[in-house]
Parts: sequence; C-alpha cells; structure tokens
Amino acid sequence: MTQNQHILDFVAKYQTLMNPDNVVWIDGSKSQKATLTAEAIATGEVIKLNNKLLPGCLYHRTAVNDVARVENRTFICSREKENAGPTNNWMDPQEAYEKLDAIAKDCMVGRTMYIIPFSMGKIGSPFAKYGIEITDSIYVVLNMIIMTRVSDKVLEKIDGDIFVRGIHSKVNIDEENRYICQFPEDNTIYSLNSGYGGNVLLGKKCFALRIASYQGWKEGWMAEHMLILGIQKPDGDTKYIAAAFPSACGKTNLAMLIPPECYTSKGYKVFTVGDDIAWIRKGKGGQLYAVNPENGFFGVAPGTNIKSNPNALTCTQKDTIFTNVVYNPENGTVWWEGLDKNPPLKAIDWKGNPWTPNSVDANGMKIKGAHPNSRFTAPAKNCPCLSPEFESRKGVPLTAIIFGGRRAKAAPLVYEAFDWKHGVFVGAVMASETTAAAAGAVGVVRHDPMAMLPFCGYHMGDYFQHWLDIGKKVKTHAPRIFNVNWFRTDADGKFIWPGYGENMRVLDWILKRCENAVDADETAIGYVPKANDIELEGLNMPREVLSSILSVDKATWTDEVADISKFFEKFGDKLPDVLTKQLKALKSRVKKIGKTV
Ligand code: OXD
Ligand code: MN
Repeated sequence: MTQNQHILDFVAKYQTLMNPDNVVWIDGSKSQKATLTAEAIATGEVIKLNNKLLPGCLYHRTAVNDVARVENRTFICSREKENAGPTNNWMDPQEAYEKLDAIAKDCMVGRTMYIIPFSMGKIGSPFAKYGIEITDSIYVVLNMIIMTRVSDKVLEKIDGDIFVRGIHSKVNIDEENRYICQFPEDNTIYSLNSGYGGNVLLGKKCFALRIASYQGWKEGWMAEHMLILGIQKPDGDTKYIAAAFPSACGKTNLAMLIPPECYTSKGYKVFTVGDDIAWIRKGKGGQLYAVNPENGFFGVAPGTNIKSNPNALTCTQKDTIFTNVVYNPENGTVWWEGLDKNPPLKAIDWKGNPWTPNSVDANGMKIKGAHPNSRFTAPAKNCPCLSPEFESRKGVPLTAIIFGGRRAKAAPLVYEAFDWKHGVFVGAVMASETTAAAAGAVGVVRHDPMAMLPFCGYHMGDYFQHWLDIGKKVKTHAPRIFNVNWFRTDADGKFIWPGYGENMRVLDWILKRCENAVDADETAIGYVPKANDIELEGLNMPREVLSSILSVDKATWTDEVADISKFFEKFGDKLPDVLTKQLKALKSRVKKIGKTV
C-alpha cells in the first residue's frame, strides 16, 4: 500500500501489540466498501435496510452502555499537566501509554485490523490534514468512509511522519476500561472499549477538534466546534457565518435552515458548508476563511422531521447509517421520536427489544424507541442545500461568528459584541444546559466556552489568548461577533421563539449589522436589536413578545456576573488580562442598568 516507513512502522507496532488475525488496508474503493458491508451484514453488525425505500442504508445498535461521548473518560495526555488546563482530564502520557497498551494487548485476536487512511479537508488542499485510524470495527470503517475522505491517495500525500495516529479497538466495550485519550504533542489518539461514533470516529472530535485545536494554536489557525452556512441575498451575493453551539443544540438545523416565505419569495437562499466543525485561518485580503474538514453529517435523529429540518431528512434517504433508532423489521425502515406521527406498530427499539408505541416500563412510563442521542451518518453530498463552496480549497470568508447556547432565561434572542475582544469574552462566558450527546445529567447549566469545553486540546486560558491573538492578526477584517439564544422560555417553560427556519430573521439582522444597515440599542451586555428591526412578517408573534426576549434583566445578569467571576477563577494567571478587564467592565455596566444617567 505504501513505502512510507513511518506509516509501516506505526501499523507494525499495533499489529504486534493487538495481534489481529488479519490486516486489511482500506483504499476507499466502492468494491471494498461493498465487500465490507456484505461482511458486516452477514455477522449482524449492521442490518441492511429496505433498498427501495432507503437505498444503500444500514442500521446499527451500539451496546446499551455505550451511547454517547464519555467526557469523564476523555483525557488530554500532554507532557505537562498544566498544558491540559483546568477544564480537561489529564493523564501523564507515559502512564497513559502503559495503561492503554496493557488494555490493547492481544485485543484483536480473532479479529481483523482495518487500516484507514483519511483526510480531514479536501485532499491536497492547504487546509487538509491527514490521519490513519486503526480499528477492529467495520462499522467504524463504513462511518469513516462517510464522515471523512478515505482514500489510498492519502498515503501518497503523507509527508514523512506528519500524520495523526488513531488507534481504536472495541476491546470488550467495557465501560470501566473505556478511554478516549489525546496526545497532542505526539499527534496520537487512543480510543478503547467504545463503539459510539463520537468516541470512535477519530477524525471527528478527537482529531478535528482536540488534536487540531492544539495544532491550530501552534500553527496560527483555529479548530472550532462550529457550523458554517452561506446566505445568498437576492442580489446574488453570499455572506458566510460560522456558529458555535454545544452538542445537540441545533447546529445541523441552523446549518440547513429553510428561510420563511417572506425571505424565499424575495430570493434569499441558505447553503450549508458544515454542521459541526470549522477550521479557520487568515486568508486573502486579511479576512478569516473557514472550511468544514468533514465529508458527512453525524446528526442527532430525534426531532429531525420534515418540518424541523427537511434538508437533513433528505440527506438520510440514501447511503446513510442509522444508529440506535427504532428498527421496523416489517418493512426494513427506521423511525425515531419526533420523526412523524406514524411510529411502527411492531418494531425493535434501540436496545434490541420488541417495541410498540405503547410500550411502558415497570413504572408505567412510556419507553422511547430511539435513544435521545441516536444518530444518522449521512454523506454531505446528499444535502440538497450543500454549498457550491463545500469543496473549496481556500474556504469561505467569514462575515460573522455566532456563539449560542440553551438558556431558559439569561441571554436575549440575539446581541452583538462591542468589538472582537468583547466577542472573545462573550464566547468565553458561554453557558448552556447539558444534552444527551454526552453521558451524564441532562439539562444542567454549565459553562462551555465557545462550545469547546469537551473539545479543547490544551489549556483553555491559552485558547482564549489564541482567540485574542487571531483578532490582532485580522484587525479590521475580523468578523463581527454575536450571541444568540433560541431557547428562552415563558412562565410555563415553553419556548417563546419558534426557532428552526424562523431563525433566519435573526441571521438577517446579523447580516444587516455587518453591513451597518441597521441601528441597535447599546445595553450592558452588547448591542441588542430594536424590536422593530427583526422581520416578523408571516410570524404570529406580537412585538411585545419579541421585546420580552430581547430584554436584559439586571437581577439575572448580576447573578451571571457572579457566576462568571467564579468560573474565571479556575484559570488563575492563565486568564488573559483582557478578559479580566472585560468582566470588570460588564460588572460595572450591569450595576448601572435601570439608573438614568
Ligand atoms: C457531536 C457532538 O456529535 O458534539 O457533534 O457530540
Ligand atoms: Mn458536535
């Protein structure tokens, strides 16, 4: 396959350690994919779905104890503990290698070892970074073929030993010995005892965020947990926005949104460049350019439907792998909560148990057929609104960056940061309610700076400084920074803003701000829209209701300031002075809320 001795040595080392019966190099060809798919179907690892209704689609269930990312078992194994920082788990690399190698010893006896050469980013483009993942799971191979650019051409492109080494084995799916370890200084990732996508598709979170954020820090670019979308205006001009939201907060929905009638009738169109990860660097004209290094979507299934995200649903109609959703053996299709009102009457749930829409547990509670974090893995090329710039070698120029989270109360629908430094502060103080994408409690508000809490591969204080430094590099060409919150609730706990396609109304305001076409109210936290400047045509929402979700409440923000101060203490002297000053300034502005000057 290759003459590159570094690659051959890497494979030989793990072949000796893991002791597989066979070794298969993945070349990215259709014929090899077909052979592997047939093998996985024969062993029951995947189920082939109805080829007429869902051509090329497969169904898979993970182990019941292995359904989400495991943040408490994820480690940054930097040589110095200090470099992992206060927000990451750290393990000494020497100790980690010993522990992991002991677990991995002979773990592939009786199994086949697959060697996957893959590229994050278009092969040969200036953004591209290459990796090799070793795995004993055909499911991983088939998912990697969708999510990344898998090809034997990658082997030719790898220069010497410059590639990310990914070592994965299901071992025994033992949660006590599950480890997701990143070694940023060694370009190495180990993932053992899991088969869940976020832990095992090593090109994604482990490489394109944890390792790449470290690489970006060292090399002067950024790897971010952001979607990228393009808005084409009626005059044909397209502006690009990148947006960071924590996991399962609607990135895929925003990236693929269909604007309301009042926009489509005027000729507005939205294009998807990416739904989860953005690699960003300074490019032509001194602007920031972004690419999506992935090649597919690993989307959350529940709640995806013809209304919430018709584009995502279309993506899943062929060549897609469904994981942990409901399987309907009668017609070989799948279903999940929130897909439609026609669940299969006799089906199999994500645990592999017989299931009907009326199934209840011992306490009489309805049993969900699909796991809340069940997923679809769909090729980007299936997306009806995929941007013509998706394959661009240089990326797309960013006009705006958005941060957002799930906040029932604090954050208004949208506000703009005063400038880049304040924008970095706005990103750094982001907080959001936790979701099912990671194991652990759901609905708890936690700080998640730039939506990177689980994904930053180095000290978060240095990460904040890196953001500030990037701002200095791009100076006046810097994208404007905004914060959004689709999730404000009323007294009954109901969402006030309708979200989904209607979010276009907020994006429109954001673009208008970037063109200096609309004024705003200067508040303690940033520039907030005047209620009259958000388009409400076709939306049954009184202006007063809109005003209520644009409000900045003194008591809430006083608590927020106290909470941020506590959060910032974690970073000690690694917290950039700029952010300390920003906090002080926010505190004094909040104190003045309601006082006439
Ligand atoms: C994802 C996640 O899968 O953030 O994108 O968990
Ligand atoms: Mn994500």
